[in-house]
Amino acid sequence: MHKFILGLSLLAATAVQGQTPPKPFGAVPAPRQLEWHKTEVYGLIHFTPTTFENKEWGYGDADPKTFNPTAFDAEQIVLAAKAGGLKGIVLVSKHHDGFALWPTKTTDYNISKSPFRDGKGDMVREVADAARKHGLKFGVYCSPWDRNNALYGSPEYLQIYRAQLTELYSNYGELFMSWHDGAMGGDGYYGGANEKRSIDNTVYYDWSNTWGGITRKLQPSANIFSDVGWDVRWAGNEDGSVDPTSWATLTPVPPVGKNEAVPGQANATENPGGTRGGKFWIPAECDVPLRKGWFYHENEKPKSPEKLFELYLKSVGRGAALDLGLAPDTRGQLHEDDVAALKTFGERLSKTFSENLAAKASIRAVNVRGYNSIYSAKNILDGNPETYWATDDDFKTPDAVIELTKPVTFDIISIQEYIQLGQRIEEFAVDAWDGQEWKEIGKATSVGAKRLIKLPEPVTAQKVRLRITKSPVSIALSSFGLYKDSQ
Ligand code: FUL
Repeated sequence: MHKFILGLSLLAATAVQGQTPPKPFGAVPAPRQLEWHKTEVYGLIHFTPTTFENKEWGYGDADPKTFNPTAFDAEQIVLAAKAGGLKGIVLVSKHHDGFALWPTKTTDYNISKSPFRDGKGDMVREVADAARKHGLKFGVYCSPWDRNNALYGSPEYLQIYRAQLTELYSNYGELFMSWHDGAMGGDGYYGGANEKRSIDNTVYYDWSNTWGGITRKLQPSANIFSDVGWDVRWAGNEDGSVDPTSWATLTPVPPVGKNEAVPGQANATENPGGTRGGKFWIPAECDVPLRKGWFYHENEKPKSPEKLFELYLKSVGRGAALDLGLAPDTRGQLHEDDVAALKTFGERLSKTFSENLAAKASIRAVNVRGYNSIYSAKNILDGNPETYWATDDDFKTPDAVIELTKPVTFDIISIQEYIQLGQRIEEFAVDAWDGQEWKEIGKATSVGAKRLIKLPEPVTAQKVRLRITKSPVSIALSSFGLYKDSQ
């Protein structure tokens, strides 16, 4: 009798849980970050007088007249990016050389002093328009370090930099990213001074007021990228990957001798892996140039489509994003080798991920939250990122068996958490039924927005089992997929 009553009350408790979604675990993404996660792969264009000098860092002394592309074509660049599967473009509107690609009122060192479009051009406008015309998001990178500006290093320069951001935020529509690096200064032209100017990058740019006072107000949907955030963190390298275990949460650790962690720390050791249970949702961006350098150099070649796919697995496939540097040549277009590499990479992405081989499977899970069909395990196969499979609070390591109508051959496993409820899962494994027994075919750690496992060999199976093997709380999983690499 007692057992019966206990059973009934457990059932009742479960049913009650089914009325409410699981409690979020730890830090969760803001709406702007959720949009950013969907972008996955985007590009970062570097094109300034530095291109014409064949350098990586312009000194700030190039004559604006050298900026003379013979056939600039924003659509050519954007369409090549689109063919590569890129969903956004960030334009370096001003690099360290200080040359502004828009007719800014803040400095004479800008595009209106160049022969481009007879001094009437605005490259920020052209790239923004081309991106939007072809369905890509648009963002800007305005370098805080300015090797041209005579006032760099003084408080007055900060006002100039802020006015530049204000112009960029006010005149080019909604931005998906505001990209910043924490450059510390160094030698430069500085209005003819030709000297070395160093600043303390943890205080000089006063990021909390620059971003809090300007970026957040004028562009609330722009994700602020810097070494430690606010919205997106640097992966800690320019190779295009994060650690195999990489958390989207981060508690920035103060640099030696400082009480507070602020942007500008540069090589924060926690960047490639994040912080498990970290205070803020600050996922990583893996920025890597398509070629060797960020600017175009004739003697360099683009990375192969195979390499790009490998980087995709090590960035997007680990819950981060891939930001590919695009370097137009002196014509103002992407070289045909770059166009070809992007196209082949993009075709591989779209062919590989166009069909989830598990989409029509049936699924049986050991537990569904409160027996409520809203949280059904079927949700992970429905292709809808807004639905998810959730378990009761005490079901932290559930299994689900996915059964297909016929055997399928796959070599990529994809799983995604419903990150609105935080990054919950720590480890999982996948088994295939070989007719006699379950064989583990893959396992991985941190999941978050997306986790891809590339199997060493294709596997053919009709029954697959997903096992969540470690999680501090119940799970909320939005997607499970089996794919066959088209290569
Ligand atoms: C770095 C810069 O110093 C490089 O020149 C490049 O712009 C890269 C994307 O960011 O911080």
